[in-house]
Amino acid sequence: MTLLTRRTLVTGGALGAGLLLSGCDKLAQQPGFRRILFSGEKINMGLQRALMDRNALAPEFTPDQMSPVFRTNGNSNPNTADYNRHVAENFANWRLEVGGLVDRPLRLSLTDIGAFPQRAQITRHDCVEGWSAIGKWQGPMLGNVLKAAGVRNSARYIVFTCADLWSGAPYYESIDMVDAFHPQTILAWAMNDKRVSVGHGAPIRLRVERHLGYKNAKYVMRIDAVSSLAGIGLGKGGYWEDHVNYDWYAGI
Ligand SMILES: Nc1nc2c(c(=O)[nH]1)N[C@H]1C(S)=C(S)[C@@H](COP(=O)(O)O)O[C@H]1N2
Ligand SMILES: [Mo]
Repeated sequence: MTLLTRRTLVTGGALGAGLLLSGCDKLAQQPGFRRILFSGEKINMGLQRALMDRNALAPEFTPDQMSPVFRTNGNSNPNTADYNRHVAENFANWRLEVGGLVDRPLRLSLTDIGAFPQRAQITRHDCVEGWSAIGKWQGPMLGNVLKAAGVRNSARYIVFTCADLWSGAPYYESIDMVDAFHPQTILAWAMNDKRVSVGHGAPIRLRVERHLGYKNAKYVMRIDAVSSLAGIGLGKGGYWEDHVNYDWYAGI
C-alpha cells in the first residue's frame, strides 16, 4: 500500500479496525504527529506497521466452531520437581513473577490473575508444523498486567520464561510492546471454560493470537520487561528462534 493510500485511509476514516482508528485518528490530527507520519522519507517501516497493521484483531469464532480435539504439542508436562509440587498443590502456592523494567514488580497468584478484567476469545491456533485447532481462551490482557506493574518506557520486549526445560534450559519466548498491548494478547488460565490443563500449559499460558503456535508460551513462570534480547538464551528471543532458526516475528 502506498503512503498516499494509507494517508487517504487514515484521514478519510476508512480503516477497518475501529479500535485502531479512534486512537490513530486523534493522534493524526496533531500537527507534529502528522508531520512525522506523512513526511515521506522520514516515515519508518516499524512505525507504519505499528500504526497501520499490528493492532488488527485475529479472527474470532463461535462456540460451535470449536475443535472437538485440541492436540498438545512441544512439551506436554514440564515434569520438574518444582512444577510437580505446584501441580500437587493445585497451584495454590504458585506465583507469576513480573519484573525487569517495571516500577512495581509483582507476584501474582491465580486469584490475583482472575481479579483483573477478563477477556475470553475463541481463536485458531496455527502451528508451524501444519496443524490448527480452534479453542476458547480466557484471562487478563497482558497489557493490563504490565500497566499494573508500571512497565517503563524503556521496555522494548516482554520475555516469558517457562517451567519446562529443553536440553536443560527453560523454554522462553518474547514479543514486542505492540503485541504485548494487543487486546487479544492474554495470560490464559482457562481453556474451553476449564482451568488450562497441564498438557496445554497450566497454570497460565500466553495467547498471542496474531502469531504462530510457538510464540504462545505455555507454563509461564516469569514475565520480564527488557530493553534488549541480547544475553537471554542465545539472544534470538526464543527457544526455537535460538535452536531451529524459527523467525522471531511469527505474525499471521
Ligand atoms: N513452554 C512451552 N511453550 C510452548 C511449547 C513448548 O514446548 N513449551 N511449544 C509451542 C508450540 S510449537 C506450540 S504449537 C504450542 C502448542 O500448544 P498446545 O500444546 O496447547 O497445543 O505451544 C507452544 N508453546
Ligand atoms: Mo508449534
